[in-house]
Amino acid sequence: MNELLQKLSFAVASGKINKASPFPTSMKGMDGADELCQQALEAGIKPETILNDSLITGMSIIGQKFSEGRAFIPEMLIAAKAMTAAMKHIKPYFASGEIKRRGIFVAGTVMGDLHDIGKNILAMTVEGAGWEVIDLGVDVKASQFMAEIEQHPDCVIGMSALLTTTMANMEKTVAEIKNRYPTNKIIVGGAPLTMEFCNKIGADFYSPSPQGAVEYLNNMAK
Ligand code: B1M
Repeated sequence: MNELLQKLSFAVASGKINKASPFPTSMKGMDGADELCQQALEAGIKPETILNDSLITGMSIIGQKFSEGRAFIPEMLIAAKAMTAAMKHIKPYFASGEIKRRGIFVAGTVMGDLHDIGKNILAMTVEGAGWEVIDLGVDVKASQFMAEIEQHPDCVIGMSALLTTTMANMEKTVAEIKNRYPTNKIIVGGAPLTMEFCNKIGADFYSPSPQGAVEYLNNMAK
């Protein structure tokens, strides 16, 4: 891996947000995710490469450490902040600037789930593909999704879940929405999901990646 991408990945995994941030003490005075991401862009590295080969890798490293009991919730939280600091620099590259006319996509992380990084990448990618995105944030209840369908009857719903426990909430949320609005399409995603789960809960499509969700949306809009 390119040295800059390696440093950026390490900064995210270590929770080094920017040069001024005091954590971790071993990296005091060093560039953080904020500066390193800018440097990577200035060096001509593609935003997609920065995202996939460095930022997401950094989050996987801290996730692995957490699984092994070598990192705790505060470390995961600060790694997420470092990732967010870097993502603000790449977001403009994902925005297409063209008139949003393909349709409306309503994104949210399901009820009980506070993980928003994957959902934010999804929102950014779908927006970049020419869709208007309404981002409901995290801990989104079925009623909130349905309020958007009331406002935008042709919208597509995109739901993210990162916990095995909140997959159950996703199932309930999909059932409630489909009961009232059977024709609105629902796309689901998130690390613990599978196509089997998507079929079981009656969602319309599962994609392991934001790009897969975009392909599905674009085929729909044709
Ligand atoms: Co949490 N956490 N966490 N956490 N956390 C995980 C998910 C976990 C796998 C860590 C582990 O054990 N190794 C584990 C879940 C285990 C399980 O249920 N199977 C876990 C746990 C247990 C928890 C708590 C329960 C811990 C506790 O309190 N004891 C707690 C739950 C809080 C809650 O939500 N109610 C918790 C809390 C947190 C923080 C708040 C500290 C923080 C989140 C901060 C934030 O998001 N702002 C956090 C973090 C950072 C993680 C890890 C380390 C990283 C998640 C992440 O951002 N990944 C994570 C471990 C890991 O993932 N390795 C972990 C990067 C992101 C880009 O990937 O979200 O998968 P992801 O999104 C991908 C794809 O999945 C896909 O596209 C994205 C880009 O490739 N995608 C979609 C996602 N949604 C999509 C939707 C689509 C299409 C594609 O269409 C609609």
